[in-house]
Amino acid sequence: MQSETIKRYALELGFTKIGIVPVAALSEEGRHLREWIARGFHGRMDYMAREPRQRSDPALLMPSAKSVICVALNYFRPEKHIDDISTGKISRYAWGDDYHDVLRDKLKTLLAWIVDQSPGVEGKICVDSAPMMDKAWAVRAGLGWIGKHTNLITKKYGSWVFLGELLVSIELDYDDLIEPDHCGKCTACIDACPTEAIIAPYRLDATRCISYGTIELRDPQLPETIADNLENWVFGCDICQDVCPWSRFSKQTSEERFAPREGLIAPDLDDLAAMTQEEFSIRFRKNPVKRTKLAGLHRNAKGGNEGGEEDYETDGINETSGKVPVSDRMMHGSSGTLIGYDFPYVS
Ligand code: B12
Ligand code: SF4
Ligand code: SF4
Repeated sequence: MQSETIKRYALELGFTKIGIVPVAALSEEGRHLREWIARGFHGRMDYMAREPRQRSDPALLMPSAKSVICVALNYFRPEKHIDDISTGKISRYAWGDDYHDVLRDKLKTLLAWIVDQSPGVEGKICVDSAPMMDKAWAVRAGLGWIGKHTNLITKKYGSWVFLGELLVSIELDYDDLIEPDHCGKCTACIDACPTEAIIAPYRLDATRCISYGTIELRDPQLPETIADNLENWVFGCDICQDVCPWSRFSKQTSEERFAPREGLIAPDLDDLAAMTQEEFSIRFRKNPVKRTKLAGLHRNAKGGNEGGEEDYETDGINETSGKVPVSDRMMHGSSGTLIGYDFPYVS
């Protein structure tokens, strides 16, 4: 099986960029990860601290893995956020369908196709659901560079790309061209971040980040640094990417499933604050916003202060426990084994 054939098929499936590299332990990146955890920058994202060694060494995740097929999928949409005191802002990545589903579907098709061509191949799909360092692998595969805001930037599409990997048990031809860092002297993202979460170039203290607060944190009240600078973000934050000069190269995604759902670009804050569980479940079905749960959305829509204990004690525990039904994790193909995903992480 040849890398070129795999790449051609991956592009046919709609992936924007693809690179293939050999499996190896990420030593320097792993060191950065461990330091990041040691400094408590992961906050309450316990799943980030759980398996740092496994996260930086795919051989521990899938012993038979020989190659990492790295993919990027453009999700940029040209619609703009609105600055209005009565409406909230939802990060661009969450306007359409959940990217985990979109990438997983495409990677499943790609894996099934590879198994069909080369019976017996084992594979594992990773869409930030498995403990992998997506950005570090994308860099190795030459898809782009990690910008000072800590997101991967591609020269042709900016940073509005989702990342995923397919681990496979066969050796392939590998890419060895790395995209150099094109940030230069620019500090636009660091200067624009309202909470000073980018504490130094390429280093993010997640506990100060609006994205972490509005998506990951299960407290009835957001920390003061975040609440005081919320600027009406109710789910995620795009500021550091919006100001990045490389965002000028963004192009509209051709993936229909990322088209904004009705009412998600500028949702009315009062409506969100008064939303019932039933409305929430219907509106955010198969959409990333479901991760913050109704209680989180209420809190965010009220400027970061829910003022009550509404459901927070139990919210999210299952989602970050790393457990999904076994039936979702393992899929056995007739001519090879397709190993699915495990940790249901949603950024
Ligand atoms: C945890 C997490 C978060 C956390 C922490 C973010 C972070 N920067 O780590 C929070 C909740 C804040 C978050 C927010 C967002 N996330 Co997020 N998140 C992740 C996740 C699960 C892990 C990232 C990770 O490993 N962090 C650990 C730290 C150590 O890594 P790092 O900051 O990337 O550090 C690297 C470099 O910066 C550098 N480095 C670190 N320390 C140091 C020190 C020195 C001295 C030097 C030189 C370098 C250096 O080396 C590290 C290793 O390569 C990934 C999915 C995955 N499985 O990889 C998605 C992921 C990174 N998120 C993603 C997205 C889209 C977002 C948001 C844009 C969503 C939004 N709009 O709100 C924001 C962006 C905020 C930001 N400025 O980063 C995408 C990014 C796609 C891309 N183009 O890069 C990913 C890859 C998911 C995906 N599969 O597509 N996320
Ligand atoms: S996502 Fe928002 S809060 Fe987080 S680092 Fe970027 S600008 Fe700062
Ligand atoms: S805003 Fe400037 S420093 Fe930040 S990631 Fe973009 S190019 Fe790099």
